[in-house]
Amino acid sequence: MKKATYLLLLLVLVFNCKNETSKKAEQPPIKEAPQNIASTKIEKQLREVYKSRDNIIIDAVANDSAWAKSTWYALDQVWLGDSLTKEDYSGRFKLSWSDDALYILAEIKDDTLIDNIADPLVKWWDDDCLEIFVDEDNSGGEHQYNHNAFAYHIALDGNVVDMSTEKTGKLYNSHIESKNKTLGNTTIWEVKMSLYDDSYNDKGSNTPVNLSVNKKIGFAIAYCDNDKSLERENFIGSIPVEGEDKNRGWIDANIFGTIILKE
Ligand SMILES: [Ca+2]
Ligand SMILES: [Ca+2]
Ligand SMILES: [Ca+2]
Ligand SMILES: [Ca+2]
Repeated sequence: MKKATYLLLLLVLVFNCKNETSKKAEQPPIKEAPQNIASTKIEKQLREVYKSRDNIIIDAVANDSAWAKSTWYALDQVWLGDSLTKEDYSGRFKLSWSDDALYILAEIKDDTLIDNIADPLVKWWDDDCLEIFVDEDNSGGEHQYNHNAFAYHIALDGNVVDMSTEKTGKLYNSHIESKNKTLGNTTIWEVKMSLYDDSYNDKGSNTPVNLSVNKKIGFAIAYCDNDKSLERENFIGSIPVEGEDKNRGWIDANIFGTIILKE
């Protein structure tokens, strides 16, 4: 082979390789579900959640009677990114329930709020967002592209996204009513969430589950903090995750805590 031809071939190869890399970088981080996800969940972080006597108004104002008697829980486990400063992020949350929904109040202190990506179905995890993980029957197990459990990302503009059974992001706005309000560096999120069981069909019509006393639900909550980077800088969750890879909530419902509904 002539030297010039060889060089040309080499150049083409290098160019193709580079192209491949940049193409890959634009894709969502699709990982195939690891085969070693246990089919039975070991219960951890069992917490009692009390029923609201009054209707909770979703207005990002925490003056509802249910919030006065609910406990604050820490949202402080770093799942992704470097260790945090208090100025960069701190967070906590409360829970309550009614016959038809689970309620979440989150107080997030974040120095910079960003909502840079206009399309809610593009890299929804790289804008600041609240993420709620819920496993209606507390079964645990794999849920990456099925509805054994949900991982709802709630954007600042209220859009709700999770992976569908088509292995792509999908809006689930009818499952969650939310409102957030920011004063200084503090954002209050108030959320009403309908629960669906694992028979949920992306192409069919679905009825939310009714909630009752002593029902156990798999639950975790997290915050994606980005201030100025192309990708989220931190991902902070409500439960410690064992092992090197702590970003497992969107695949493995075994890492969720368990809540039990009380009167
Ligand atoms: Ca309220
Ligand atoms: Ca921050
Ligand atoms: Ca389940
Ligand atoms: Ca931020």
